[in-house]
Parts: sequence; C-alpha cells; structure tokens
Amino acid sequence: MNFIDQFTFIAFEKTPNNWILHKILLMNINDARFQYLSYLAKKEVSKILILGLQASGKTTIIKTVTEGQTPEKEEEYLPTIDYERKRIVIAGQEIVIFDLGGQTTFLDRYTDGLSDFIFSGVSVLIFVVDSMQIKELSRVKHYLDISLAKLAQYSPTASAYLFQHKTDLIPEKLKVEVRSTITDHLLGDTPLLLKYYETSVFNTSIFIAMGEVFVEATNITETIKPLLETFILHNTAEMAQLFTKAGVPLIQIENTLNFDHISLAEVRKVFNAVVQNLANSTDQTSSSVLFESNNRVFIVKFTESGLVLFLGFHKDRFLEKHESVPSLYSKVLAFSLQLESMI
Ligand SMILES: Nc1nc2c(ncn2[C@@H]2O[C@H](COP(=O)(O)OP(=O)(O)OP(=O)(O)O)[C@@H](O)[C@H]2O)c(=O)[nH]1
Ligand SMILES: [Mg+2]
Repeated sequence: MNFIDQFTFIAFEKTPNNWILHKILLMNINDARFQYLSYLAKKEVSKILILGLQASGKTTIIKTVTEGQTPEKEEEYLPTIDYERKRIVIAGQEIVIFDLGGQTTFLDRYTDGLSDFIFSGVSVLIFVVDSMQIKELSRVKHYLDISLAKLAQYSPTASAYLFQHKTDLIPEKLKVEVRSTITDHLLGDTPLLLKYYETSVFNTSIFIAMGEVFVEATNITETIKPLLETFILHNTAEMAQLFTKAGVPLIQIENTLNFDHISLAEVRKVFNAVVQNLANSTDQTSSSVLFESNNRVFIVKFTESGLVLFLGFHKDRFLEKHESVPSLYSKVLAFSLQLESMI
C-alpha cells in the first residue's frame, strides 16, 4: 500500500458508517489518487488581477466576496494607493488577488513600465467598469484595450472578465440602454473573448460572478466536483452546493429535474442562521446543522478548510432506502472528511 492509499484509507477509517464509505472509497480510489496527485502537481499560486478606473468599486468587490458582508450604502471611498495584494485560500488553492489602484498615474504605470510584473502569471483578469460613468467610457476603453493586449502578451492562457458594476444605481427602465451603450463602446473590436457580468455588491450578482472567477482560478471542477456528483448519486440527494464560507457559490449540482432551486439569497440567509446557531452552541467544535422543510431535509457542513457543503434530500428517499436521518447525517459528515483529504 503506497502513501496515497494509506492516506485515503485512514481518512475513511475514522468515520462511523464505514461500509458505505468503503464502497465510495472503492469506487473512487483510482480517480481520487489520480486527482490528488494532479492536485499536488498544480499547486502553484493562482493570480487574479482586478483593475478599472478609480472608484469603479474594485476594493469593495474584493472585500464583499472575501468577507461575506454587504457594505454600507454610503460607504466612504478610500482610494487604493499603488496596489494591494489579498491572499485567500479556496479548497487548498492559494490565490493572490492584485487590486490595482485606479488613479491615472497608477494605471499608466501598471500598463506600461511595470506591465510585465503586473500581467505575468495571471490566471484571471477582471476589468471593472462603473455603470454610472458613461462619460468616462473612452478612458475605460483605452485602459481595457491596453490591459487585454498586455494579458495576451504575458499570460496568453488567462481568461478575462468585464464587470459592468454598480447596476443597483441604474433606474430599471434604463438598464437595457446602459448595457448596450457600454457594450457598444467597449466590445466592438475587442480581440479576446470577454465574459460579461452585470454586478452590484448590494445583491447576489457579485457573488455569482466571483464564483465563476474562483472556479477558474482553482481546479475544483476536476477534483471536488466528481466526488460530489458520485456522492449525491449514491445517496439520492437532490442537490449539492459548495460555497466559500463568505457565501460565494463554487459548485452546484442538481440530481433531479424538478428540484425547485434555492436562490443564493435564500442560501445566504441559511448561512447566517447556521453561523448564529454555531455561535450559540455550547460545543464550539460543531460545524454542521440539519434542518427540515415539509418535504426535504437539508444539511449544511462548514469544513475545516473554509468551504461550506450544502445538501438537500427529499424525505421520500428515507423510506425508500430504509435509512434514518441520523445515519445519513453521519454519512455527510464523513463525506466532508473525504473532501478535506483531497485538499
Ligand atoms: N451603489 C454602489 N456603490 C458601490 C458598489 N461597489 C462599490 N461602490 C462604492 O463605490 C465607491 C468606490 O469604491 P472602491 O471599491 O473604493 O473603488 P476602487 O475601484 O477600489 O477605487 P480605487 O482604489 O481608487 O481604484 C465606494 O464609495 C463604494 O461604496 C456597488 O455595487 N453599488
Ligand atoms: Mg481600491
């Protein structure tokens, strides 16, 4: 038995429901070993660049999605001087976010003299444009084009996103017009395929957009997602979702066509309730919660590495499978150990 076999085996031995878990283990061991090794090989730091004109909202975006707190409506604007590096870890992948100050002197320096340092080794670039600054669009276009050219030169495999930000400030009847004005100005002759998102820190749109970015900056689609799929299939779960603990959605799998999807806003309410529940619990080590609606049982588990696993099961499956809720609950907790062992 080599090290990886032992490693995986020990992770499973500790768990209470071992025969089911061994079954999962046997089904997955080859994949798991392969994925774990490929994970080790890929573990270099992933770099995300966020840039855009001054006050477009970059620092607020990073703060919101890493801390999970919506800012005050009239938050004071504190310009970023030079740039700030924010280090986060998602599913074991270290990510460094370079938040570049948007004042002209900084932007000129980053896109010119410092461009090889700034634009090298990037996995994702995010360009933020303030939806209310229509009159600045030619300056936006100038820096967007230079940035994309530098990205193509120094990080040709990187992907690029355009966030049309602060959409909460656009009156409803002008939304379509503002979007077409911005896209007409900015995207006409853009060489790279840009992924376009309308965002605001005052609703869940920024979490959804940054979820896409984080998934691209990690390799969880190859590592964790197949395990989640296998688990929900074998345990007839209706849905499985994985979030960062700040509530950024990373993976969502639905196993039934008629699952009435839970919105991210609802999930975030659940998170708050769970965090509150954990804070009030006497057992400080507990990190999971089970709750029921009329037809469903939901289990939320905060993992040690800062992920949140959220699973939904139809109540009929307990009768069909002759399984009790506590038994399923311990299976989920054991499964989260398996996920942790992959990280
Ligand atoms: N209405 C609204 N305001 C926002 C949003 N995001 C950020 N802001 C506000 O925009 C202002 C500027 O935000 P920052 O995040 O500091 O802007 P920045 O792009 O980092 O600015 P520099 O560091 O100077 O480049 C602040 O007052 C924020 O509260 C949003 O989605 N909606
Ligand atoms: Mg800033």
